[in-house]
Amino acid sequence: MSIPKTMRAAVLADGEPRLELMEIDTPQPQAGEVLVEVIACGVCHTDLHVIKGEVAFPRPAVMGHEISGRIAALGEGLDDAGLSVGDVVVGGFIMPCTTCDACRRGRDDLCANFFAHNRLRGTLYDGTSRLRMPDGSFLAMYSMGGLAEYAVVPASALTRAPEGLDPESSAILGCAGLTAYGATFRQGRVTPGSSVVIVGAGGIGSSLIPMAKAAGATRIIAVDIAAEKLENAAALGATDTVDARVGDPVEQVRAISGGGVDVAFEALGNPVTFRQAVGMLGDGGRMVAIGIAPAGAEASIEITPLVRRGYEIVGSFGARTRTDLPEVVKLAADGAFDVESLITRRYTLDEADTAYRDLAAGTITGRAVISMSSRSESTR
Ligand code: CXF
Ligand code: ZN
Repeated sequence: MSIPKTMRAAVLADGEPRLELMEIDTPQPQAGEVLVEVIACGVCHTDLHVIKGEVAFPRPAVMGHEISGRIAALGEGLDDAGLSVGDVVVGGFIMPCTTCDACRRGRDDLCANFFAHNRLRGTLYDGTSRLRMPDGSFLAMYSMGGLAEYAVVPASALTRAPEGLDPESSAILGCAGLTAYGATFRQGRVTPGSSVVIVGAGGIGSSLIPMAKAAGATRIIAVDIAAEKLENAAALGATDTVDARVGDPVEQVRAISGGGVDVAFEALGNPVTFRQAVGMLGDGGRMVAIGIAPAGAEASIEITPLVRRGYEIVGSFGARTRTDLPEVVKLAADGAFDVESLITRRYTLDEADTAYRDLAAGTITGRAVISMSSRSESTR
């Protein structure tokens, strides 16, 4: 496989909330890293927060943090990693350093180096980026910088995708899939027969529906204020939908579930829905907070019901990439987590800026993916 000297990348330039297509040098993997020829990259709200300047991140930067691709080259030291050139892989957005205390405990979701180096500075763990601007200056990577034709990814963040899984659609396993898995199976500990509510049925919220089903939840209630999102949730397998604009959503969920649910997921990061999600719990229930809020946002919770009814409130960010991404891929391959039904829109790399504008305008109901091949048909 010949690797071109330069590649196209969607760059978030200084100042403007806009992605600009640029020709930049193809990055090179260092020890423990893999060069992936990107097949597709998912369109996630977290990128949008950075694009809009709501979350601080260095610029210029290449966004994009859930990818599928084909291995183009391996850095040194990966002889026993079980990866070969040509393999189709999925990249998780949390790229564990493998050496910090959290990684040593298997808590990839808490990797200290990922947050300190990648999320704050846009680099890998040697403090440098693999990307550079055409003039040779610094270009930050948001996770692996997946909105480009090639991306360097630490091998720890990659899982092989079996044949039979569509290589383009499986991109959404790296953030939407991983986040839904962590929230459902790890922090939410959803068990067969449980009842769950999902507050916010957007990209991540809708991914929680098949995941909760895979965990054996028998009652899955979706709450939103957008009719299309509720319709989509029902099509994905929600047993009940609640339009939060009509009546009190807490009362409606308590009535449907016969006194409150076992697990409530809050996917919006909003103080009002955070409080509502706790109010939807039955005795001994667990509220799993997934939505990121603007810095400083606070939610108030009534103390006595929390104590008296034994509620739990837990945060959930992604999952344990090395152990959980292979499980997510298995669920997708078995059809339990059907990526095709979650993807509602497709774009090409040339349309990356449009994709994020559509996401900002709220016109993407489920998950969208951007294909790096300009041959792929666009919106469906
Ligand atoms: C996100 C996933 C969706 C909820 C907020 C955190 N993580 C990465 O994009
Ligand atoms: Zn994401």
